[in-house]
Amino acid sequence: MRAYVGLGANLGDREDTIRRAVALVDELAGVDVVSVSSLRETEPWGPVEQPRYLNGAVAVETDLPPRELLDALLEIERRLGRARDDEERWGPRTIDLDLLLYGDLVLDEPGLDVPHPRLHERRFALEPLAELAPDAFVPGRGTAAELLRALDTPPQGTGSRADVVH
Ligand code: A4P
Ligand code: MG
Repeated sequence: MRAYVGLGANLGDREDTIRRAVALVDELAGVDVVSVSSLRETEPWGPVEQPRYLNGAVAVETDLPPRELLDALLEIERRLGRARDDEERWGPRTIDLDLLLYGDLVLDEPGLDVPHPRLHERRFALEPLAELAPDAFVPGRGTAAELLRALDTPPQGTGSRADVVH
């Protein structure tokens, strides 16, 4: 199964942490990283005041079912994201791994939403995804390239960027 994982970091050596995360994903049994997007600096999205992010995405080929894949990603997050001291306990995360797409599967289960529920409205997730696979289909919404283009249209009606702060 082809799946896409979003990568984000805004604390510490962001690029190093992301590179290590990609290596750890590739080392997972039943998961092969097949391509890695470029990494880009992005303005923090959402209400929390925090440093700029470095964001990217990887395409993986996997035999793992989606929940096992997500659990493995969260475990990597814990390994890399754990603050070295307690001061950063409530700070921005050193690494964020989001399961963006898992084939064309749609899941809405406790702790497992696929596609990632906010993928279609986030430039920082859509840009690297579209770089890897412009035709990657977000079920019920359109291709990554289409969704990215749609972000450029001025906010109007439902789905405007003003709706997406949370
Ligand atoms: N979960 C369910 N489905 C998924 C999935 N498909 N992928 C559950 C990943 N996780 C999934 O996630 C909390 C729980 O969601 C996980 O434990 C898992 O069981 P989380 O990453 O801790 O955060 P959240 O509260 O769900 O919010 P969300 O929307 O995922 O927040 P983010 O995006 O992780 O927030 N601005 C820029 N420019 N770039 C960024 O990368 N990231 C954040 C962090 C805020 N602003 C940003 C960025
Ligand atoms: Mg996340």
